[in-house]
Amino acid sequence: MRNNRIIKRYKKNPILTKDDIPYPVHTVHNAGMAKYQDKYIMLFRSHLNTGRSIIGLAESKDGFSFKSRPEPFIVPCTEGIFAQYEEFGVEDPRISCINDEYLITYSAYSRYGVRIGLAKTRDFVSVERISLITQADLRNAVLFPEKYNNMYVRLDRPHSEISPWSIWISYSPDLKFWGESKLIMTPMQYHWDEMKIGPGATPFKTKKGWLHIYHGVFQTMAGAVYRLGAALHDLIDPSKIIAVSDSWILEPEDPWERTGYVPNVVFCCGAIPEDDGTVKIYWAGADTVMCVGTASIDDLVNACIDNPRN
Ligand code: BMA
Repeated sequence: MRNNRIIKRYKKNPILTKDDIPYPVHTVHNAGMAKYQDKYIMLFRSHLNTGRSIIGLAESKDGFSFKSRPEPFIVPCTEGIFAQYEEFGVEDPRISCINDEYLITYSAYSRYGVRIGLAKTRDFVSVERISLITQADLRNAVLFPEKYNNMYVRLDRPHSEISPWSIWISYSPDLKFWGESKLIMTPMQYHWDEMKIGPGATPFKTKKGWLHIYHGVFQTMAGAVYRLGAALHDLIDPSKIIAVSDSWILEPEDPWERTGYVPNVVFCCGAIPEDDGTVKIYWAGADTVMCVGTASIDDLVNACIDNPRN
Protein backbone atom coordinates (compact mmCIF):
# COMPACT_ATOMS: atom_id res chain seq x y z
CA MET A 1 0.00 0.00 0.00
CA ARG A 2 2.79 2.40 0.87
CA ASN A 3 4.06 2.18 -2.72
CA ASN A 4 0.82 3.73 -3.97
CA ARG A 5 1.40 6.99 -2.16
CA ILE A 6 1.51 10.15 -4.31
CA ILE A 7 4.73 11.18 -2.62
CA LYS A 8 7.50 8.58 -2.76
CA ARG A 9 9.74 8.95 0.25
CA TYR A 10 13.48 8.97 -0.41
CA LYS A 11 14.95 5.72 0.88
CA LYS A 12 17.75 7.41 2.78
CA ASN A 13 15.54 9.77 4.81
CA PRO A 14 16.16 11.69 6.96
CA ILE A 15 18.52 13.71 4.75
CA LEU A 16 19.71 16.28 7.29
CA THR A 17 19.86 16.05 11.08
CA LYS A 18 21.53 17.92 13.94
CA ASP A 19 24.52 15.56 13.65
CA ASP A 20 25.27 17.02 10.21
CA ILE A 21 25.46 20.61 11.46
CA PRO A 22 28.92 21.92 12.38
CA TYR A 23 27.62 24.14 15.22
CA PRO A 24 25.52 23.07 18.22
CA VAL A 25 21.81 22.71 17.39
CA HIS A 26 19.02 20.41 18.56
CA THR A 27 16.85 20.18 15.47
CA VAL A 28 17.01 20.67 11.70
CA HIS A 29 13.54 21.36 10.37
CA ASN A 30 10.98 23.45 8.46
CA ALA A 31 13.32 24.34 5.61
CA GLY A 32 12.63 26.73 2.75
CA MET A 33 14.08 25.57 -0.58
CA ALA A 34 15.44 27.21 -3.75
CA LYS A 35 17.51 26.37 -6.76
CA TYR A 36 20.42 28.75 -7.16
CA GLN A 37 22.80 28.32 -10.10
CA ASP A 38 23.44 24.57 -10.21
CA LYS A 39 22.66 23.94 -6.55
CA TYR A 40 19.72 23.19 -4.29
CA ILE A 41 19.69 25.55 -1.33
CA MET A 42 18.06 24.53 1.92
CA LEU A 43 17.42 27.21 4.55
CA PHE A 44 16.58 25.20 7.63
CA ARG A 45 15.42 26.16 11.10
CA SER A 46 17.32 24.90 14.12
CA HIS A 47 16.62 25.15 17.83
CA LEU A 48 19.55 26.31 19.94
CA ASN A 49 20.25 25.37 23.56
CA THR A 50 18.06 28.27 24.61
CA GLY A 51 15.05 26.81 22.77
CA ARG A 52 15.10 29.77 20.41
CA SER A 53 15.56 29.28 16.68
CA ILE A 54 18.01 30.37 14.00
CA ILE A 55 18.20 29.66 10.26
CA GLY A 56 21.05 27.65 8.76
CA LEU A 57 22.01 26.90 5.16
CA ALA A 58 22.85 23.60 3.52
CA GLU A 59 23.50 22.97 -0.16
CA SER A 60 23.36 20.05 -2.54
CA LYS A 61 24.10 19.15 -6.15
CA ASP A 62 21.39 16.50 -6.45
CA GLY A 63 18.66 17.66 -4.04
CA PHE A 64 19.13 14.63 -1.79
CA SER A 65 22.58 14.86 -0.24
CA PHE A 66 23.10 18.17 1.62
CA LYS A 67 26.09 19.74 3.33
CA SER A 68 25.69 22.48 5.90
CA ARG A 69 27.73 25.67 5.80
CA PRO A 70 29.95 26.23 8.87
CA GLU A 71 27.89 29.20 10.11
CA PRO A 72 24.14 29.95 10.37
CA PHE A 73 22.63 32.12 7.61
CA ILE A 74 20.09 34.22 9.54
CA VAL A 75 20.26 34.83 13.28
CA PRO A 76 18.12 37.28 15.26
CA CYS A 77 19.08 40.84 14.40
CA THR A 78 20.78 42.84 17.12
CA GLU A 79 20.13 46.34 15.81
CA GLY A 80 17.19 48.55 15.03
CA ILE A 81 13.54 47.59 14.63
CA PHE A 82 14.29 43.98 13.69
CA ALA A 83 16.16 43.40 16.98
CA GLN A 84 13.05 44.26 18.95
CA TYR A 85 10.87 41.80 17.05
CA GLU A 86 13.35 38.92 16.56
CA GLU A 87 14.51 38.70 20.15
CA PHE A 88 13.05 35.19 20.63
CA GLY A 89 14.19 33.79 17.31
CA VAL A 90 13.68 33.43 13.58
CA GLU A 91 11.74 30.45 12.22
CA ASP A 92 10.29 28.61 9.24
CA PRO A 93 11.74 30.38 6.18
CA ARG A 94 10.16 30.21 2.72
CA ILE A 95 12.04 31.32 -0.41
CA SER A 96 10.57 32.83 -3.60
CA CYS A 97 12.67 33.95 -6.56
CA ILE A 98 11.46 37.05 -8.41
CA ASN A 99 13.74 38.73 -10.99
CA ASP A 100 16.91 36.99 -9.76
CA GLU A 101 16.23 38.13 -6.21
CA TYR A 102 15.51 35.48 -3.58
CA LEU A 103 12.91 36.80 -1.15
CA ILE A 104 12.82 35.05 2.21
CA THR A 105 9.83 35.23 4.53
CA TYR A 106 10.30 34.00 8.09
CA SER A 107 8.53 34.12 11.44
CA ALA A 108 10.02 36.69 13.82
CA TYR A 109 9.32 35.91 17.48
CA SER A 110 9.50 38.35 20.37
CA ARG A 111 7.74 39.22 23.60
CA TYR A 112 5.26 41.09 21.39
CA GLY A 113 4.12 37.99 19.50
CA VAL A 114 4.96 36.50 16.14
CA ARG A 115 5.11 38.49 12.93
CA ILE A 116 6.59 38.00 9.49
CA GLY A 117 10.02 39.29 8.52
CA LEU A 118 11.12 39.64 4.91
CA ALA A 119 14.75 39.46 3.80
CA LYS A 120 16.44 39.18 0.42
CA THR A 121 19.58 37.75 -1.09
CA ARG A 122 21.02 37.47 -4.58
CA ASP A 123 23.80 35.01 -3.81
CA PHE A 124 22.97 33.17 -0.56
CA VAL A 125 26.13 34.69 0.92
CA SER A 126 24.91 38.07 2.11
CA VAL A 127 21.37 38.70 3.26
CA GLU A 128 19.56 41.97 3.78
CA ARG A 129 16.37 42.57 5.75
CA ILE A 130 13.68 44.47 3.89
CA SER A 131 10.79 44.92 6.29
CA LEU A 132 8.52 43.40 8.90
CA ILE A 133 5.50 42.81 6.72
CA THR A 134 2.82 42.06 9.31
CA GLN A 135 1.93 42.96 12.84
CA ALA A 136 1.37 40.17 15.42
CA ASP A 137 0.07 37.48 15.31
CA LEU A 138 0.70 35.91 11.95
CA ARG A 139 2.78 32.98 10.73
CA ASN A 140 3.51 30.95 7.63
CA ALA A 141 3.73 33.69 5.00
CA VAL A 142 4.83 32.65 1.53
CA LEU A 143 5.18 34.77 -1.61
CA PHE A 144 4.03 33.70 -5.05
CA PRO A 145 7.14 33.71 -7.28
CA GLU A 146 5.40 36.02 -9.77
CA LYS A 147 3.84 39.46 -9.57
CA TYR A 148 0.22 40.11 -10.54
CA ASN A 149 -0.74 43.52 -11.98
CA ASN A 150 2.59 44.77 -10.68
CA MET A 151 1.75 43.62 -7.17
CA TYR A 152 3.57 41.07 -5.01
CA VAL A 153 1.19 38.43 -3.70
CA ARG A 154 1.49 36.49 -0.46
CA LEU A 155 -0.41 33.81 1.43
CA ASP A 156 -0.38 33.91 5.21
CA ARG A 157 -2.18 32.66 8.29
CA PRO A 158 -3.38 35.09 10.96
CA HIS A 159 -4.22 33.84 14.46
CA SER A 160 -7.79 34.34 15.63
CA GLU A 161 -9.73 33.63 18.78
CA ILE A 162 -12.98 33.81 16.88
CA SER A 163 -12.54 31.75 13.74
CA PRO A 164 -10.45 28.65 12.93
CA TRP A 165 -6.99 29.57 11.69
CA SER A 166 -7.19 29.91 7.91
CA ILE A 167 -5.25 30.94 4.82
CA TRP A 168 -5.43 34.56 3.64
CA ILE A 169 -4.03 36.41 0.62
CA SER A 170 -2.60 39.97 0.53
CA TYR A 171 -0.99 42.22 -2.08
CA SER A 172 1.84 44.76 -2.07
CA PRO A 173 3.26 47.23 -4.59
CA ASP A 174 6.65 47.45 -2.88
CA LEU A 175 7.05 44.49 -0.44
CA LYS A 176 6.50 46.86 2.49
CA PHE A 177 2.89 47.93 2.43
CA TRP A 178 0.40 45.09 2.19
CA GLY A 179 -3.36 45.19 1.78
CA GLU A 180 -6.50 44.04 0.00
CA SER A 181 -6.35 41.07 2.37
CA LYS A 182 -8.90 38.36 1.85
CA LEU A 183 -9.62 34.97 3.40
CA ILE A 184 -9.36 32.27 0.73
CA MET A 185 -9.29 28.88 2.44
CA THR A 186 -10.59 27.56 5.75
CA PRO A 187 -10.17 24.28 7.65
CA MET A 188 -12.93 21.78 6.98
CA GLN A 189 -15.02 20.69 9.93
CA TYR A 190 -14.66 17.05 10.97
CA HIS A 191 -11.89 16.49 8.44
CA TRP A 192 -8.15 15.77 8.64
CA ASP A 193 -7.38 19.52 8.61
CA GLU A 194 -10.26 20.64 10.81
CA MET A 195 -8.29 22.36 13.57
CA LYS A 196 -6.17 24.78 11.52
CA ILE A 197 -4.46 25.14 8.17
CA GLY A 198 -1.52 27.23 7.01
CA PRO A 199 0.54 27.96 3.92
CA GLY A 200 3.38 25.52 3.28
CA ALA A 201 5.75 25.45 0.32
CA THR A 202 6.23 28.29 -2.15
CA PRO A 203 3.51 27.68 -4.76
CA PHE A 204 4.73 26.45 -8.17
CA LYS A 205 3.14 26.76 -11.58
CA THR A 206 1.51 23.84 -13.37
CA LYS A 207 -0.53 23.83 -16.60
CA LYS A 208 -3.74 23.72 -14.57
CA GLY A 209 -2.92 26.21 -11.83
CA TRP A 210 -0.55 27.11 -9.02
CA LEU A 211 0.03 24.06 -6.86
CA HIS A 212 0.23 24.95 -3.18
CA ILE A 213 1.26 22.33 -0.62
CA TYR A 214 -0.21 23.44 2.71
CA HIS A 215 -0.38 21.95 6.19
CA GLY A 216 -3.51 20.89 8.04
CA VAL A 217 -3.86 19.97 11.68
CA PHE A 218 -6.17 17.51 13.41
CA GLN A 219 -6.55 17.51 17.17
CA THR A 220 -6.60 14.10 18.88
CA MET A 221 -6.73 13.00 22.53
CA ALA A 222 -2.95 12.46 22.24
CA GLY A 223 -2.13 15.83 20.68
CA ALA A 224 -2.17 17.39 17.23
CA VAL A 225 -1.33 15.57 13.97
CA TYR A 226 0.20 17.69 11.19
CA ARG A 227 -0.35 16.47 7.62
CA LEU A 228 0.22 17.98 4.16
CA GLY A 229 -2.51 18.78 1.66
CA ALA A 230 -2.63 20.15 -1.90
CA ALA A 231 -4.60 23.09 -3.27
CA LEU A 232 -4.77 24.38 -6.83
CA HIS A 233 -4.99 28.16 -7.36
CA ASP A 234 -6.12 29.90 -10.54
CA LEU A 235 -3.27 31.05 -12.80
CA ILE A 236 -5.00 34.33 -13.68
CA ASP A 237 -6.28 35.11 -10.19
CA PRO A 238 -4.36 33.23 -7.47
CA SER A 239 -6.93 34.24 -4.85
CA LYS A 240 -9.34 31.84 -6.59
CA ILE A 241 -9.01 28.25 -5.51
CA ILE A 242 -9.84 25.79 -8.28
CA ALA A 243 -9.82 22.68 -6.09
CA VAL A 244 -8.42 21.29 -2.84
CA SER A 245 -7.58 17.61 -2.56
CA ASP A 246 -10.07 16.00 -0.18
CA SER A 247 -7.39 13.66 1.12
CA TRP A 248 -4.00 14.56 2.58
CA ILE A 249 -0.93 13.90 0.41
CA LEU A 250 1.45 13.09 3.27
CA GLU A 251 1.03 12.08 6.89
CA PRO A 252 3.50 11.10 9.62
CA GLU A 253 4.46 7.45 9.04
CA ASP A 254 8.20 6.99 9.38
CA PRO A 255 9.60 6.66 12.93
CA TRP A 256 11.33 10.08 12.70
CA GLU A 257 8.00 11.67 11.71
CA ARG A 258 6.05 9.98 14.48
CA THR A 259 8.46 10.64 17.32
CA GLY A 260 10.85 13.48 18.02
CA TYR A 261 10.71 16.99 19.38
CA VAL A 262 7.02 17.34 18.45
CA PRO A 263 5.50 13.91 17.61
CA ASN A 264 3.28 13.22 14.59
CA VAL A 265 4.32 16.17 12.49
CA VAL A 266 5.17 16.51 8.82
CA PHE A 267 5.65 20.21 8.01
CA CYS A 268 6.65 21.64 4.61
CA CYS A 269 8.14 25.02 3.69
CA GLY A 270 9.64 24.19 0.29
CA ALA A 271 9.30 22.15 -2.90
CA ILE A 272 11.34 22.24 -6.09
CA PRO A 273 9.57 21.46 -9.40
CA GLU A 274 11.84 19.79 -11.96
CA ASP A 275 11.81 19.87 -15.77
CA ASP A 276 10.91 16.17 -15.97
CA GLY A 277 7.41 16.67 -14.52
CA THR A 278 8.31 15.69 -10.97
CA VAL A 279 8.66 17.80 -7.85
CA LYS A 280 10.94 17.30 -4.90
CA ILE A 281 9.02 17.97 -1.70
CA TYR A 282 10.95 18.73 1.48
CA TRP A 283 9.39 18.32 4.89
CA ALA A 284 10.44 18.14 8.50
CA GLY A 285 9.74 15.04 10.57
CA ALA A 286 8.55 15.72 14.14
CA ASP A 287 10.16 19.20 14.12
CA THR A 288 13.48 17.34 14.36
CA VAL A 289 14.94 16.24 10.99
CA MET A 290 14.61 17.05 7.28
CA CYS A 291 13.20 14.57 4.76
CA VAL A 292 12.56 14.56 1.02
CA GLY A 293 10.20 12.77 -1.34
CA THR A 294 9.34 12.92 -5.02
CA ALA A 295 5.94 13.20 -6.68
CA SER A 296 4.63 13.51 -10.20
CA ILE A 297 3.22 17.02 -10.63
CA ASP A 298 0.30 15.60 -12.65
CA ASP A 299 -0.56 13.25 -9.77
CA LEU A 300 -0.71 16.18 -7.34
CA VAL A 301 -2.86 18.24 -9.71
CA ASN A 302 -5.16 15.24 -10.28
CA ALA A 303 -5.44 14.68 -6.53
CA CYS A 304 -7.02 18.14 -6.38
CA ILE A 305 -9.15 17.92 -9.52
CA ASP A 306 -10.33 14.29 -9.40
CA ASN A 307 -11.02 14.13 -5.68
CA PRO A 308 -11.88 17.67 -4.55
CA ARG A 309 -13.55 18.58 -1.30
CA ASN A 310 -16.87 20.40 -1.50
C1 BMA B 1 3.42 25.11 14.26
C2 BMA B 1 4.71 25.87 14.11
C3 BMA B 1 5.70 25.07 13.27
C4 BMA B 1 5.84 23.67 13.82
C5 BMA B 1 4.47 23.04 14.00
C6 BMA B 1 4.52 21.65 14.62
O1 BMA B 1 2.51 25.78 15.08
O2 BMA B 1 5.26 26.12 15.38
O3 BMA B 1 6.93 25.73 13.29
O4 BMA B 1 6.59 22.89 12.91
O5 BMA B 1 3.68 23.85 14.82
O6 BMA B 1 5.08 21.70 15.88
